[in-house]
Amino acid sequence: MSDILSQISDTSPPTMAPGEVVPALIVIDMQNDFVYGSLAVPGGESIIDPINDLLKLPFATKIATRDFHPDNHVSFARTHNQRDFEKKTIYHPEDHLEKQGIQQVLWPVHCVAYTGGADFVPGLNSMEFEAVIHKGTHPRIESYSAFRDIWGKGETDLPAILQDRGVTDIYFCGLAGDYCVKYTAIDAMQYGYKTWLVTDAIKSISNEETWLDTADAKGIHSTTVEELMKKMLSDTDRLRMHIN
Ligand code: VGL
Ligand code: ZN
Repeated sequence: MSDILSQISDTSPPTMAPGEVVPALIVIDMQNDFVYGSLAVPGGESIIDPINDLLKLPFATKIATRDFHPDNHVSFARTHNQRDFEKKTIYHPEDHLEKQGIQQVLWPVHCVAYTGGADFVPGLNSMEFEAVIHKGTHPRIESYSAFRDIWGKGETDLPAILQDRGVTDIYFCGLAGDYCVKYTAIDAMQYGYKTWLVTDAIKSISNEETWLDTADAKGIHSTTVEELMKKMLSDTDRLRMHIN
């Protein structure tokens, strides 16, 4: 095969020098319902600008996730005629023997697919996203992690995209720090990525952030928007972009 043909037909992941860092930014669930709507996270709007700053940085890929539920979703209290924030044990639809029940919080109706509540929040620079991962799209399947459902039975496209891009490090920001960000970051560790939380670009539903001390979260790193700007931009870049 000629050189040029072998290059064209090569679909393997980009070859990486040993020790090379390939950073990805994942922006979790910056949607109207989580910022202003039925499940508004306190201070959610205050992280839009910091996230836009992160989106200016030269990550190898920038990916968003969206909670994207049918209007009879299993995570909605209304679906079960229960009250918001009550709990219920739920099973994967193929778990006919009900062997792997998981107790879940039942939420107010939120992020219904193709409604305004599920849209990206205005002002977010969503043009930068190379891919948008939807989760919780099946009526009976709940998913907090952007990698897979709560039972770990089915994956989204995220693992394949990260592998294809040769990503080594994942930086997380967005909502909610104690649900989707937490479970996606824990999965990122389990899938073998060096995992970072950009702490000043994350907000939580409850003010408990003690989960970072749990065994599952051991090894997750923390950083800030400013630290990342210093790390990823040269002085001249910063001047050019009017960033201090
Ligand atoms: C989330 C509650 C319900 C989240 C999603 O994105 O953290 N929280 N669904
Ligand atoms: Zn949800």
